[in-house]
Amino acid sequence: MQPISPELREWIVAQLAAGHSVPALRQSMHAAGWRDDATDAALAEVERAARGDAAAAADAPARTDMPGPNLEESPLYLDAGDRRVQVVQTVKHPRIVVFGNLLSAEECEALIAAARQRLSRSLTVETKTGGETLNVDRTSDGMFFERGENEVVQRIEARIATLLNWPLDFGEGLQILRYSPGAQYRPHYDYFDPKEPGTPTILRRGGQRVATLVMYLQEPEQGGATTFPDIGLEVAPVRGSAVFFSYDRADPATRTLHGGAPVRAGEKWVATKWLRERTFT
Ligand code: PD2
Ligand code: ZN
Repeated sequence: MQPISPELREWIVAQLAAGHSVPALRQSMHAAGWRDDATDAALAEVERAARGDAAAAADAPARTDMPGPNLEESPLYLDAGDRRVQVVQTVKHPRIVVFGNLLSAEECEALIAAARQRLSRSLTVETKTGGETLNVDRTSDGMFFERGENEVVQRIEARIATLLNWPLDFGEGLQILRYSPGAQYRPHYDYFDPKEPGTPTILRRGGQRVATLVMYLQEPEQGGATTFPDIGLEVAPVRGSAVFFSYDRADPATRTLHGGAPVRAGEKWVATKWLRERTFT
């Protein structure tokens, strides 16, 4: 039997982290010439490790140290280091904060310009068949910046770290999404589902997601609100503003179900920053 090299294990871990299922991996490893016993041994080893992590994660208590702005004295404005950010609206449970004036129009334009050429319609692996399909739940186009990839990304990430009292390196790279007319993001949770087989592998890169900041870079003409169906809240996608929400456990009890309503006219662009429990590598 072929031994499982560290490189092979790394590759499997990276594929699972990218959202590919075990059946899809098995298929592509077979296609690449891996003998069945070696392939299955490697995948079984990774799956075993994943199950162990999942069992540990299920017992995890709610976190106490969470990202978020300091709202103890009900401020109307917050000092985010290089910018004075407006507190527009807050909800306690779930913890939601709508910010105004988080980004300048120039920063919104710069992110859009740098992202535009790199957008692609996201493909996801169908967990049942292992084949690749377009994700019907998210009909936008997207891309990721590396953390600190350029000057404007660095500046915005530093501002977010100050505003949300969370270390910069606990954040994922910024995700940019463009919604054309008709595009939407159906309601979902941003944390990784502990019941999904790929989750333990994803969690190795920085633990769970604990909070989300969706920043509006371009307003559509109509539609495109960020919705929170559990509490009947709709946040209008106003350029330069943002909605923050946090979740102290990977559970619907957090009431953080949220979606992007269909854009009815025009184009909506957002940048999303997800915050993790630990350093995101
Ligand atoms: O674009 C949005 O409004 C939206 C809605 C739900 C973005 C996300 N989720 C996300 O990036 O996770
Ligand atoms: Zn989301």
